[in-house]
Amino acid sequence: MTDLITEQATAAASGSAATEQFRGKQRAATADVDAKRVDTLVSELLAAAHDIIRRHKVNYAEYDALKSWLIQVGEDGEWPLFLDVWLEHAVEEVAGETREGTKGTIEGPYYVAGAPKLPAEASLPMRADEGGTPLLFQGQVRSVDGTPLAGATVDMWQADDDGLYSQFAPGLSEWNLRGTVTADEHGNFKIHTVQPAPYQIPTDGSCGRLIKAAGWHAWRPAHLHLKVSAPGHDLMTTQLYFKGGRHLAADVASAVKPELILDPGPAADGNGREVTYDIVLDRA
Ligand code: MBD
Ligand code: FE
Repeated sequence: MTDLITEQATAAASGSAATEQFRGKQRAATADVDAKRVDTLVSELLAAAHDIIRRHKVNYAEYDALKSWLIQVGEDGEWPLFLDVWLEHAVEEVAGETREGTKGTIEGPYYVAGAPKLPAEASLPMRADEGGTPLLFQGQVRSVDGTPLAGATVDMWQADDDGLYSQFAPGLSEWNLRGTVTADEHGNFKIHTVQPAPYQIPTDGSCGRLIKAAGWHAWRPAHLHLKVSAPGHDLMTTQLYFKGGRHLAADVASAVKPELILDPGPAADGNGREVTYDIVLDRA
């Protein structure tokens, strides 16, 4: 999988890497939806499509354009990208309805389990000449009642200063800007990284074609991805954004929430920026 994308930076290469990644994960393998539920959901989805076709008098040229585009999404491996950009936010909204701790948001297509394990204060794996403003991201993991969660896990992944994710773009080492940090006995963590750049949906694949055809824009604001967990608590998947960053008000993936916007200040050591963001987990 990694070999595939060391060759070319194409939508199809990152798409097929994301497809392979999804096939390997637990949630994909365990889906077993009750027949009545499938009947309800698929019937309503199809009825909504029929209604759109009738109201807008969709013609055969448009029907065939849709058909060929859908076929191409599969060939590009871009179903994970398409679904996570345009549908996942609604699923996450439902899933997070009753949570009380730190707001979650979508996972997206580029998480890889098993990143290098790191101590409570650590640098994410990065190149010696990694671009981007140095960023110290620190905080404390607590339970909803305020108890610090000793040994909580902060699994973090992010794009680099070119907006690229390791394992989904060529030329980056396997775990670049990915790490699994274990918080200390007070639930504290201190992660040295770099400021990510905004992410652009690949322009040469099916999702890019759709964006162009519809006159939309292809951007997500710069973000850090996190999965935070601790014994007896729900796993929390979220993203953190940057105050004043581009595309914050118009995320193509509709995944920004005001509570998730960081406002880093100058770093105490004079090297780049730093920000403190505490994370609260719901009890399981
Ligand atoms: C990303 O980096 C991302 O986080 C999401 C949700 C979709 C596409 C690319
Ligand atoms: Fe992302």
